[in-house]
Amino acid sequence: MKYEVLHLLKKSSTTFLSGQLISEKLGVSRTSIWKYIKSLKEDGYIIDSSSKKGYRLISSPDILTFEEVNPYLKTNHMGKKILHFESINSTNNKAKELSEKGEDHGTVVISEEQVGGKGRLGRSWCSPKYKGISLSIILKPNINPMEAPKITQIAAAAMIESLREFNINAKVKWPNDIIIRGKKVCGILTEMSGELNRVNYIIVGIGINANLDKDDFSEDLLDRATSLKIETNTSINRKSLVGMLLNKFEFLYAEFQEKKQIELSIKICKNNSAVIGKNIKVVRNNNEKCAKALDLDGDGRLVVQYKDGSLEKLVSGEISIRGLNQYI
Ligand code: BT5
Repeated sequence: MKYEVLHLLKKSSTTFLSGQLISEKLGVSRTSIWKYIKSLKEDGYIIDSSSKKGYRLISSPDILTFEEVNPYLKTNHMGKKILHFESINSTNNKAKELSEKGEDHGTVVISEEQVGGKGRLGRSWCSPKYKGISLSIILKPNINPMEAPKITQIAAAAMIESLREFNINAKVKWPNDIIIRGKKVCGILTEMSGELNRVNYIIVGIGINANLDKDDFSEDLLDRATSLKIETNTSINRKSLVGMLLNKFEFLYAEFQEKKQIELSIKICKNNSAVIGKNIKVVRNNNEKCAKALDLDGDGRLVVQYKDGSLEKLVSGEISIRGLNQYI
């Protein structure tokens, strides 16, 4: 009901709405309306209240609730339900827990802060409160588990395309990093639950350094991490970016769902690759091997050539890529 009050206030943001009118429209008492308004104010909404005229919404807080992101959504499934948290251990963990309990395909978990944000292989992900974007999308595709890594490429492509809408040129550092000027601005963590030939669910977790300042990063991250704000010198509208990302993701995911192919996503990842054509180090179980990155195949595998001329198609998962002397 609180959000229905908010919805009415948003619809008539230029004029006051009387408590009487709201209570008639929603069929609840004026005292209840007053309580909802109070609660909205506690959430950060600035609402002008006048005993004579009623209520008027002045401004909304910078939070990533469904009510705030929905105006930017053009999707049928992705983000049509958003579960929003102020603070959480990891949105991926929460999304897994919810999936186990039957949460639907397309539901998105967003948290303003993660206290146990995860990267791949047990690494951690830094997500300070209200600064970044930490979200996880629940997917329930009817696919073979071998296909799951493709979803990371879809998410990477969606991210590149979304940033382009904000005039930001970013690149994909295969398989799961989005970088700007050689520094990481976004990481993707795709996790799956399934059996030998069946997927129960897939969680695609995306962490974006939206409005982090330099002092939000620890000393050791500073030389390889950056944020959209640091790179563009302006704060980004997080709600709009989340909406854009879910729109692009749904569009690119449709190709996968319908044709089991990700041609469009591969094209985007290839055209915006930070590694193709470069000499790199392939890092696997703490072993490093020098190679040249040649191509991305139709399944999202990175084709590399080693010094002895042999070729390998790398599947994401246990592998990381490094530049010869630096992060990339
Ligand atoms: C990733 O792993 O890049 C995947 C990150 C996924 C984060 C999202 S947030 C929403 C969802 N919920 C979660 O719990 N996770 C997902 P990886 O390639 O392993 O990179 C991890 C490494 O990136 C760390 O070891 C650090 O070196 C570095 N790192 C940590 N936080 C960072 C940040 N905010 N920006 C840039 N680099 C960071």
